[in-house]
Amino acid sequence: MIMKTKEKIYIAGHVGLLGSAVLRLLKSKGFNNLIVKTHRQCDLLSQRSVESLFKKERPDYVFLCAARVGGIQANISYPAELMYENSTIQNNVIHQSYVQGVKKLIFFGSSCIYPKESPGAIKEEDLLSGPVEPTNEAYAMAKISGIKLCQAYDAQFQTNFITAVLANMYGPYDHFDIRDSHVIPALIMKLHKAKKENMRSCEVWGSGRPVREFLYADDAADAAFFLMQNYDQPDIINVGTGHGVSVKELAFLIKDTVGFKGEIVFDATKPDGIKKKILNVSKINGLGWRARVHLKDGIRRTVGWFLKYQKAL
Ligand code: GFB
Repeated sequence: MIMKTKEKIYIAGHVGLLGSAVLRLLKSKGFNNLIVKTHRQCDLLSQRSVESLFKKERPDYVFLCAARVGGIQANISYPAELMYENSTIQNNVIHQSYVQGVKKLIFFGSSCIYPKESPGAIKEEDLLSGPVEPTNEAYAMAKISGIKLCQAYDAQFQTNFITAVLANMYGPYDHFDIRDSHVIPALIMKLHKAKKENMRSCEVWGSGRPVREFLYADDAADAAFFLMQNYDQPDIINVGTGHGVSVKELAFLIKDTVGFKGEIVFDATKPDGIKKKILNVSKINGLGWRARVHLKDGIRRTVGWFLKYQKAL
C-alpha cells in the first residue's frame, strides 16, 4: 500500500520522541494533509474524545506513536500507570481506526516485550517464548496486548494494522529526567551537570555491563515510513541497528561528547535490568531498509539539541 501526499494521515503523539520525528519526516516528503492534536484537543485516554476525533477527521492512515514511556526506574515506580495508559490509548486508537475504516495503521512495540533470556539477537518469532524482564513487565504486557489487538482486527476484519518492534530509542525531543527517563537522556543530563559543577565524579546506575541497542528517532521514523509503504503483514517486524553497546561504553561516549573530565562511578545498588537486548533485524534489512545514524553521531546530535533546549525542559 502506498500513501499519497494528499491523503489524510493522523500522527497520534506528535510531540513525543517518535511522533515528532515522524512529523518532520512526513513534512519533508511533501505530505501536507497531516492531523496532529494536542492533549487538550484530544485526550487519547478518553474513548469519547478519540471517537469524536476519528468521526470528524476520518484519517486514511494512522501512525500510533502515542505512548506513556520511561526508563528502568519509571517502569519499576509506575507499573499501573504504564499498563493502564498504554492499553487504553492503543485500544481507543486501534478500535476507532477499525470503526472509521482507516486504510492502514502502524503500531509500535519495544524490544522489552521479548523474553529476558535471549541467547543471541532477538528474532520476531521469540515473542512469548519465555518470561519478560520483571522491571518492565507491566509496560511489556500492554505493548504485547496492542500487538495482539492489531493482529486480531487484521484476522477478523481484514484491516491492515502492522506493528514495528523498536530497539531503545533516543534523540531530540526525548524526555529528559534524572530519575525517570531512559539511560541516554539521563546520562546526558547527569554528565552535563557534573561538568558544569566541576564535580569529581558522576554516578551511572548498575554494573555497566548490560548491553543495549540504540536506535536514533529519525531512523525509527524512516523505518516506520518505509513499512507503511512496503509492508502489509500482521506479523511483527523488528527495527534496530543490530548492534549493541555496553552501558559502560555508552557512558564513556556521552562523557566525551559532553566534555566531562571527572570519573565515572558505577552504583551497583541500582538495577541493571535485562542483561542484553539486541534485535535481529535481518527481516527488515531483507526488505531493503537499514538504520543510518551511527551511535556516536546520534549522541552528538542529541547532546547538541539538549544544550540548545535544556532551559525549556
Ligand atoms: O534506558 P533504561 O532505563 O532502559 O536503562 P532498559 C538501560 C540501562 O542503563 C540499565 C542503565 O542497565 C540501567 O541500569 N543506566 C545507567 C541507567 N545509568 C542510568 C541512568 O541514569 N538512568 C537510566 N534510566 N538507566 C527500558 C524499559 O529498559 O527499555 C522500558 O524499562 C522500555 O520499558 C525501554 O521498553 C526501551 O533498556 O533497561
